[in-house]
Amino acid sequence: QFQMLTAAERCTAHALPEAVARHHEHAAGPKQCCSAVVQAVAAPVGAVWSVVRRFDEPQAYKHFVKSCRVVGGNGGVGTLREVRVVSGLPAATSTERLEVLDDEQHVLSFRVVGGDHRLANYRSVTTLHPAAGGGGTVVVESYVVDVPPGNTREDTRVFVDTIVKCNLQSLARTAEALHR
Ligand code: A9S
Repeated sequence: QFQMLTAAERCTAHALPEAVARHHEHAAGPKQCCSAVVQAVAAPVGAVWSVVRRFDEPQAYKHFVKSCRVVGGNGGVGTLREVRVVSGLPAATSTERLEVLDDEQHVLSFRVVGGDHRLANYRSVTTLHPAAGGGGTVVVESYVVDVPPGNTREDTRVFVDTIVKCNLQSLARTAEALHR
């Protein structure tokens, strides 16, 4: 156990300003991987946040989500949702817990606590930042997850990065349509 801890790699999304990076520092264990995706959105932080903050409605922009039901909590930290996934993915359900919802700093984080998929111990952090130049938003989403048995760290990162990129591109379109 002690060796596991000392072997833990510290994974920080690099090339981010310090104020952004501090939300995205994940302590990844030796059998975990982590990464971060950055997406520009041509809409103000308020418009993007109005979509992201709805932990009860991920299907507003995540196209892999078929439906979502809140199964516990009061809407704040600790709220549990059960997500049903569209067919064609190696999963049908995922149970997720809200870990951070900060309306001032625009930070949302959730953790996967159950489901029939292979992304054990998935945790993500999403932060919004006003884009330099004004008017737009930069979204940063980082995650850490166990590398499933039989997969490599690289496989896992490619798989999850692809999903997160899809979600953030869809978030951009959704928020931009709201703002128009
Ligand atoms: O929902 C997210 O924000 C991000 C991811 C990576 C979700 C992944 C997923 O919901 C599937 C899309 C179903 C893929 C889970 C938890 C497991 C998968 O295998």
